[in-house]
Amino acid sequence: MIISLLREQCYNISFLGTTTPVVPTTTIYTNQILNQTSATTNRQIYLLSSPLTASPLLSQVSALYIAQSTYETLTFGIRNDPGYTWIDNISVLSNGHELLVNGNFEYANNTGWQGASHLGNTCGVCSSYCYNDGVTGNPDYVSQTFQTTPGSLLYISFYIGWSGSGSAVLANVTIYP
Ligand SMILES: [Ca+2]
Ligand SMILES: [Ca+2]
Repeated sequence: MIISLLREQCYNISFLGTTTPVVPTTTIYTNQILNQTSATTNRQIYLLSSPLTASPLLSQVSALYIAQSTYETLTFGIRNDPGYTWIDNISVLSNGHELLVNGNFEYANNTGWQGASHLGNTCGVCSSYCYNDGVTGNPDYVSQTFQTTPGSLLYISFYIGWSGSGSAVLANVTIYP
């Protein structure tokens, strides 16, 4: 669902990794997942599969999720052959507090994240650092586990863009439990 069209705005941030700047770049898509039952497998937040066209401008995706456990894990699996898929400004807000570390990748390394360390230095929002796929033929996975209060509402959002199209372009974003 398209809810707004916003012009790109860039800010200089004076400290790293503690907040994610709100930097809309293009059409914002909002998808709400209000899970009412406990999950026993990874719950899908977002799926990009065989897109017909490239989307080089980063778009924001957001979802609402009710925390199931004292720890939740957010996982991004991305594949793009032979091009690239870019992820940036990953955020999980609960009562206005950011639960992730280095969600904007401006530490310029994998701090806070587990999995492949495939960063690019101009592929993110406003040409900042981003996470991108670095493997050919298989997905890259990166995940972060964070502490929550069970039953609390999590506002999950991230930016995504990709080059190319077709069956070798996919992105699967999940949360567990
Ligand atoms: Ca690639
Ligand atoms: Ca960034």
